[in-house]
Amino acid sequence: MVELYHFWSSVCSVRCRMALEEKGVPWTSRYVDLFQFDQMQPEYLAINPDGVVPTLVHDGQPVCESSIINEYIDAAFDGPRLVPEDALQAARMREFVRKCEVGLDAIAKLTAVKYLLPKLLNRWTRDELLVQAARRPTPYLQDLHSRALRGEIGEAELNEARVAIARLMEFMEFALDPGPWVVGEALTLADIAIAPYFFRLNALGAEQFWTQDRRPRVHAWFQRIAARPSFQAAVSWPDESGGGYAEVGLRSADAPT
Ligand SMILES: N[C@@H](CCC(=O)N[C@@H](CS)C(=O)NCC(=O)O)C(=O)O
Repeated sequence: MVELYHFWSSVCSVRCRMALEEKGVPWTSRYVDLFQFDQMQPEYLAINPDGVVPTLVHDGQPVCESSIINEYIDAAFDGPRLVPEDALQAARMREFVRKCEVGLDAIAKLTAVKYLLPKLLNRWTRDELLVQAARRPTPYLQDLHSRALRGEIGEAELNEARVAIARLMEFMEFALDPGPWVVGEALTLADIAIAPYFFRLNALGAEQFWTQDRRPRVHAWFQRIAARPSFQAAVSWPDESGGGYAEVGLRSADAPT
């Protein structure tokens, strides 16, 4: 029995939904609504003490951290290999996944200000949200949410986040030579690690990072990954409490460009 605790738009959840699709693993959805703070319910904290999604539970055993979950999915189930057999290729894959993990902070800042906060403010007052921000289990999330709420993540910091994303994209452009995938001939967890960032940046209208002119290999890669059934399935999970990206004026998930 495979259960995934996840949230529709969470980039880390998209990462694991995509790996499960690529491997063809049947799974049961356990939806954790971040807009209702389900991630801080005691039953959820018992399996994920950081109060973040996703968590995979396989035969009753929880596994946390999206990149580790994806390595687990690859190792535990049949289906196409998502970690290269060759040691050097596997190292290249993990280097790239690590860069994606570090890059999450930049994505999270843009997300908090441009998407999460507007959606949360449609449901809760600022004071209620400040209380919830302080309840977050990790100092990192407490700081991110409370600073976003107080309007302290300004344009200068968002620009630093955009610079970090541009560096990641530059590294990807370099890694995609010769391609067609990040580590070469076959799709691996490296492609799956970064694919959800395109889903989010696309919603934010930030496709300047992968224009044909600026980063032609990344541009072509995005066309390839967007056509993949696993990507389409992973980004199409509905916003179970409604509104989607469109509620706050962002582009809907089903229209990748
Ligand atoms: N390093 C973790 C990060 C997980 C994470 O930050 N998840 C976000 C959504 S993408 C979350 O659950 N945030 C909860 C919150 O903001 O309270 C992983 O890769 O699984």
